[in-house]
Amino acid sequence: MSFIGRSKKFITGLLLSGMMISAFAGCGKTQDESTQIPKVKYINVGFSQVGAESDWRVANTESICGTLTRERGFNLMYDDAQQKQDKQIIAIRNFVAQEVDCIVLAPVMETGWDTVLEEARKAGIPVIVVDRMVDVTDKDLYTAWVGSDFKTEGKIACEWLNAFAEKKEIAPEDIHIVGIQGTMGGTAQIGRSDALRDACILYGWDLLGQEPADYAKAKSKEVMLGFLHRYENVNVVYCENDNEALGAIEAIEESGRKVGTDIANGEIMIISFDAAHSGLSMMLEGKIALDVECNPLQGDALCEIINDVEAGVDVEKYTYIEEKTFTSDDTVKSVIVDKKVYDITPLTQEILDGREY
Ligand code: GZL
Repeated sequence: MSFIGRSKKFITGLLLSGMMISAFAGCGKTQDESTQIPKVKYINVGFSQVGAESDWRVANTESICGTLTRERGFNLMYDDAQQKQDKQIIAIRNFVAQEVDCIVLAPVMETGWDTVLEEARKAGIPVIVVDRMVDVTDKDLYTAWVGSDFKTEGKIACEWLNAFAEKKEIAPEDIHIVGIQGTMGGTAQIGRSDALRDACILYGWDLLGQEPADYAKAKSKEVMLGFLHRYENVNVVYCENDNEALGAIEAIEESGRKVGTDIANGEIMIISFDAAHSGLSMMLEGKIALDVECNPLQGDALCEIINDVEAGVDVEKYTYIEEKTFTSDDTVKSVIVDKKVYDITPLTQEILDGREY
């Protein structure tokens, strides 16, 4: 038999004996097998986050990244898109290339996602959308969504303002309101801005103007200074998040005006959204009259959904997070929106001290 023939026979023998050892080893544990650390199968998750533009967003990131941990069986890849959709699209393509098990997307705006979500679907990777919504032709492009009802948030704020004005006997035409909007085209901005516009038409308030400030304090201060310059009679400011409310308050106080709820005597009333610690602290100082919570703590709901999806368990398409509404006084105790009663909680220091964000 040639050298090659003999060496082939030798290698085959080695392979066979190797396979037999591993087969026997599979049936019973050898000494070294029983001491090996079991290999953990992590769920690989790619998370495309909008950015870090607000206190709300920071709390949302902390909730999701603080829940999808290795201790809970996740290997999380996080990407901050700095509020740019094209960066989110690049991140999603990277997650697809890395063959993650699941993609979590917090979309900066509603439109422009069909192509990249189709790429994820073709790769067999489920997409869970959080916070704002995606507006896609085929809703099967995403498996589930977790977030808030932003239009209802806006309606609660406007119903409160209407009830407050009625109790204080302020005529609708004496409400001169401006809206400082969030990032244009995002579901939160669309819902909250539309609610204000609809209420002004319904109740006859004087809507002086609405302008975007990207949920940022500095931009909001600029926008508010412009409003104060153009509209001397402004007496209500509808800020689409707390960071914008802080910017508006700075602008108003630097212009020599006072924020508060006594609009009949020249104060300017601030309405806000998110109920982050920064906004509620201003409320305790009497500077924000109403703050409609937008709960960023989506980590637990997201963790359950991803585990169910990975286990092949059907999941709810839409999961809404529980939210409250806080006020600096007890003039209005509740409002009705779409036949549902929403309590308005007078804020106390104790409530604020007990909150997670
Ligand atoms: C709302 C979220 C908004 C917050 C802002 O769910 O999309 O974006 O209201 C955040 O604070 O920046």
